[in-house]
Amino acid sequence: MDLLAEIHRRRTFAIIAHPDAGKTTLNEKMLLFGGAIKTAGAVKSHKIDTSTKSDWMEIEKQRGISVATSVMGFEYKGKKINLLDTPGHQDFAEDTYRTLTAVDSVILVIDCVKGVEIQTEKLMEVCRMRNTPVICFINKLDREGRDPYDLLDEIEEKLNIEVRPLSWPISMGKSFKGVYNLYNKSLNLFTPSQRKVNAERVSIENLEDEKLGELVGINNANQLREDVELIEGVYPEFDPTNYLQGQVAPVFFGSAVNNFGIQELLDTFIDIAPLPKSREAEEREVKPDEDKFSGFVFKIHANMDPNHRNRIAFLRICSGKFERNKPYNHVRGTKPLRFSNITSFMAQDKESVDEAFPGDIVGLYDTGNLRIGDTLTDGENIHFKGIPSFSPEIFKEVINKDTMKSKQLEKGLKQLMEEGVAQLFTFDIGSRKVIGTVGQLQFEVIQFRLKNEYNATVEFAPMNLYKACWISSKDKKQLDEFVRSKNRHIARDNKGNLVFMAESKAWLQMVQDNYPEIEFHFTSEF
Ligand SMILES: Nc1nc2c(ncn2[C@@H]2O[C@H](COP(=O)(O)OP(=O)(O)OP(=O)(O)O)[C@@H](O)[C@H]2O)c(=O)[nH]1
Ligand SMILES: [Mg+2]
Repeated sequence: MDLLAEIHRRRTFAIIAHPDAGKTTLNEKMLLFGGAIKTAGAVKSHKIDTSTKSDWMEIEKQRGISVATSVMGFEYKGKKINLLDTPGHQDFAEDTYRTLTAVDSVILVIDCVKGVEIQTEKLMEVCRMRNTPVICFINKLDREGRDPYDLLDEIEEKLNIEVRPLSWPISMGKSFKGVYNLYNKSLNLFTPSQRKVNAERVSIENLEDEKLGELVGINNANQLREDVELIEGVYPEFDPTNYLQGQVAPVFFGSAVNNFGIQELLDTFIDIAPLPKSREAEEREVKPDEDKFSGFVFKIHANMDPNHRNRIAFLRICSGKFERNKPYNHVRGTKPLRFSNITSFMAQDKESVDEAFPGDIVGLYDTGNLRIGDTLTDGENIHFKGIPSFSPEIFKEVINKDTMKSKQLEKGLKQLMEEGVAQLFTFDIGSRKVIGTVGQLQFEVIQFRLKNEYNATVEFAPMNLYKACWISSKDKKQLDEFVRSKNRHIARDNKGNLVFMAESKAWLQMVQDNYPEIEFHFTSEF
């Protein structure tokens, strides 16, 4: 009973979008409305010196972009909300994709000037595959953006989902007057403010009311009446079941930086967003209300707190109750694990808790036992599905610029690779170290973090490599023979697995043809 009540209280979701759409800003404003923080440090327009609560890493502050997912919990109207802010940049997409495995729904942010952008399309594809419920928030209405009807059409077309507006903007840009809430039929007037939470709210039962004209001007009032009539005529009544099945996305309009449209979004979200859902494991489906605990690690972050230098594993609880100091089955490992400290991320503060419930995301201090994708359970051996792994695209050799700090470099590289920041390959001959990433920016993050967190100075030298292929064979002799004859191109990943470093596509093809006994894999999970 206890467990059921806790499950019913929880809502776990991610904010996703193309870079710069305003995710971190929205995240922060939700915390502000949720009462979790007192004042908002507005994200500066030139993206320098940002001090939003969720972008805590130094590099994020300097550049104003999110490079990793952050987790934040807060209480709102009796609900426990777990909110994950994801990075938009494609170079960090791996982190975002993993985060999508740990949430039950998403809020998708769209910039009203730019419309649906490429990264948004990619993220939505992943959501559509799993029928994740989606709410759209069309942001930056304080700017001269595109026509709202056009935006809605574009969402339907490019994102392959039906939409249903639940709020509607009254003009935009300089003449932006506010949003009419179609869900509860009230009017929210706009006063640009980055710090003020209480927007003026007027209840308008009947749009024919003359008060409307007095408030927003006769022309705007007439336009709104026309728009609302059109919307109610064109779009079917909003049905939360269709939203929960991932068929219809309710749409809200607003301006995150100006605290505008957030309240509608948050209040409706609380009303309609899904409870913690069942999760697919290879063995069976796991329901949240099972008595026995289960959960999986979707993210690891070293040195989150510069004062403590701890490594934290982020665990999504899928079923049952997770308790402090209780031994749990570490499905991939050999011995049970117990955790004397369970961290819950409430706004900026971390606090220790004794127990956590399905939907929750907690941090576990880890000394190197846990890996991304690991499952913890109350006994059963299950493996949760869907944690993606990527094939590196860009390769660079690590050049140590301070040989006195080789130990620190070793340690830093090891820990960052365990976080899944990138992949490290060490050549058998000459022990040259090569890092493979999916994007250029990851090198900057690695360089910065090695310096900041491990005091190791590195540079990266470009390498002409086409692909890293994990190799295996049923025939051990053939494999040994292959490794011997290609020894200049053989490396190990950080778990010691054999990798063949192919310089070009044509050459790889030739080698594959010449060695039919050898299997070539393009991700480490095979
Ligand atoms: N004009 C206007 N600017 C906004 C609004 N909301 C956010 N911004 C600005 O848009 C920029 C990007 O905001 P962020 O919240 O950092 O964007 P993000 O989506 O988290 O970006 P990444 O994490 O790097 O993908 C910042 O300069 C914000 O101040 C808005 O409603 N109106
Ligand atoms: Mg961000």
